[in-house]
Amino acid sequence: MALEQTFIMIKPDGVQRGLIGEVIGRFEKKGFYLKAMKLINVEKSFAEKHYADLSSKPFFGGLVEYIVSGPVVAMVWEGKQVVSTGRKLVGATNPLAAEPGTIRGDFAVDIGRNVIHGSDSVENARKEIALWFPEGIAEWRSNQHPWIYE
Ligand code: RTP
Repeated sequence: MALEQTFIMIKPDGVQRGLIGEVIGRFEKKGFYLKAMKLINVEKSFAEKHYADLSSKPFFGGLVEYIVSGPVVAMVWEGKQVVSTGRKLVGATNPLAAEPGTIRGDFAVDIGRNVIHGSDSVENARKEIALWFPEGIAEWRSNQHPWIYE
């Protein structure tokens, strides 16, 4: 069975609020595999590239400022339908509309401080992983867990 990969980023507010372990725990406990991770500060031009599709939006400037305001945790997670299921774990963009039980529903209030990013399609996941991990990803687990995957 081919497993998908997705790009997940804990945004600066999630890092500053001590939510790194919480986010990682939720993805791990679901049964997804952490394939790559780094804590980094990104340049303005890099944040603009990541959010290029939103460049015409009125909130674009504020969004880029927010992403460069502190370190972020960039991760690649792997698993069955991890892109769409990862978005469910993340919750709706506006945290006040996000269901309790989701990361944004449990830990955030403002749309501009919504803790986490998750790729919204397999194609965008591929692009975002290539952007954030140009060095590539080391293969460290070749066998799927027999108690998680049939
Ligand atoms: P993300 O890309 O961060 O996972 O978020 P998303 O797909 O749920 O939402 P998207 O529409 O791609 O927006 C990206 C991020 O921009 C900020 N935003 N602010 N002020 C506003 O109206 C507004 N709308 C979006 C949020 O931080 C959102 O996650």
